[in-house]
Amino acid sequence: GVRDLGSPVRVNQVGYLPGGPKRATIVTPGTRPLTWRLLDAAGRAAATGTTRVFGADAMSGDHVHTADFTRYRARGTFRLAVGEDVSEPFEISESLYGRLRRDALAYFYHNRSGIPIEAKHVGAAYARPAGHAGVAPNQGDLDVPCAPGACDYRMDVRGGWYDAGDHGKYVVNGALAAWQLIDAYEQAGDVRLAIPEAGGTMPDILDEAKWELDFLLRMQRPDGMVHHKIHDAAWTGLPLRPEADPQARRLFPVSTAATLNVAAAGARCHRVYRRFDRAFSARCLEAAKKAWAAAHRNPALYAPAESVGGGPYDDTKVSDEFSWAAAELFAATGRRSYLEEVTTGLTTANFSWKETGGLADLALARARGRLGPVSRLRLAARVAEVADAHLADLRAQGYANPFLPADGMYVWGSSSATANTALVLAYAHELTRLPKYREGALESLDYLLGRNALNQSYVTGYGERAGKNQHHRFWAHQLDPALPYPAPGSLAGGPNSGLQDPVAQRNLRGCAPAKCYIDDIGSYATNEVAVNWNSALAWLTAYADTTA
Ligand code: 9MR
Repeated sequence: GVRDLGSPVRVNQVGYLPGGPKRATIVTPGTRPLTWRLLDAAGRAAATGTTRVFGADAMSGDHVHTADFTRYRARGTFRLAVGEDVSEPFEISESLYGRLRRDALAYFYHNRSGIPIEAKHVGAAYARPAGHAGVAPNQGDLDVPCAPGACDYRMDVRGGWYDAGDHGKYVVNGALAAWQLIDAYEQAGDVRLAIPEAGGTMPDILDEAKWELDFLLRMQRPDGMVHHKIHDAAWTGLPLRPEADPQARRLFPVSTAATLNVAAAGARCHRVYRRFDRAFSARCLEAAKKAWAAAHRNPALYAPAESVGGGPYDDTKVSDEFSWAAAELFAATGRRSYLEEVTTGLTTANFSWKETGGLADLALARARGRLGPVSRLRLAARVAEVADAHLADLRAQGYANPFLPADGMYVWGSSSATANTALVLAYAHELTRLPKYREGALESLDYLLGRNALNQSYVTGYGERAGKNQHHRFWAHQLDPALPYPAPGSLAGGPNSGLQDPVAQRNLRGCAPAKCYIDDIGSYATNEVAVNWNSALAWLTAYADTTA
């Protein structure tokens, strides 16, 4: 049937920062400007103006106008009206993103493996016993054998975070997520979290990232190589509480990509944790160096595209992982020999768990004090050039999204592509101080929080029309009312042209790329959650919370 998309006036349903951009998109066939009215809580017009006729938005097929009320800065609750049509409500406030920033980080505690999730931190509905801690019916992650033929030993690979809706733990995107939390700390500082380790001298966000780093280090063999992943021997169904998973757990072969991810994340860990825990920081550097050497001895061990019981995270090009690891090792140690192995930088293709080349520039940006003045200028110019292309892409779209895929296809996890593109804009702002980049980063949040073709907030609990049925084995209220909805602050994968699951195939056939999304627990290709997506949200909201 036809979907009810609510009001044609599309806004950031959370709101706008007083000192930030304030724009909306209106779906309307008209080719003449219309009057918009910013309505306050009493329904009075606090400001008015006229729309700009944008025309056809390529990724959605919608004919749209845009409205700009950036100049209005008074605090309060508002709606935007165009003719008879009124948007969802939103705030104008400087404290918009504080709670979302913390909730986006709370996602990681919720999804920890091997530790009870306690009611005193998350509330009774979200509390659960430790998963995969070796208590029946779990077979546990304390003594995991290899998949047949992969190796003849067993390893203790307890802990870490569950990847997503499944109970797998995968090194490549797990390392990216841990890296991104550490980078969020470097960007925006700490924030108080409800986790067992809260308080003390270690920043809470680094405590959370350490939960994953400890797991990543366990995945490393004595020879330095790192196992690619550990997950169930066969796919489990939904719903399934983590502690109730009866499947055998399997360790999959080591890979060059996983090994280099540990080199990169380990080097970053060394540099950032040094001030708080010297012993742990030293362990991280040792693991990173061992991984770096091992990857050079085994430069082409690729994870296959095999996905029995867990995701593949397959990758057959690792020059980008070598380059990222080299950049992080240079940032951590200052040794020029590493710098010589940095062969990649940011491009408009940006970064992901699979394409890590752009992360080399981000590592160098954090260690720009180690660069000479010319290299530093070149780095800033490179980041700014890529950011300018993203800004152009944002402006070329009626629903201002900095992510515009070159092939016109929205990818699996497109929400994280949007957030990570916004991150690059934020970096450009840091490096150049040009306000247009900060504006672009903030405007990207509008897209994720409702200013889009589906009038959809992709973040649970944030916005009147927020998704609430993300694909998750424990947050499965849609399937079992005794289980909770996804915790607030969880980012859905978002529109995905690939339609790789049956629910998407049944409901979304023929969709325009930006409309290939359904808020149904069965749609893992459009509506799953994942650690490397929530880390992108956590980064961006931390930035937004501290840039006011
Ligand atoms: O995020 C991953 C995406 O880039 C891939 O295209 C997709 C298919 O291989 O897998 C995604 O990752 C999923 C993983 O394979 C299994 N756990 C859930 C992840 C998020 O959907």
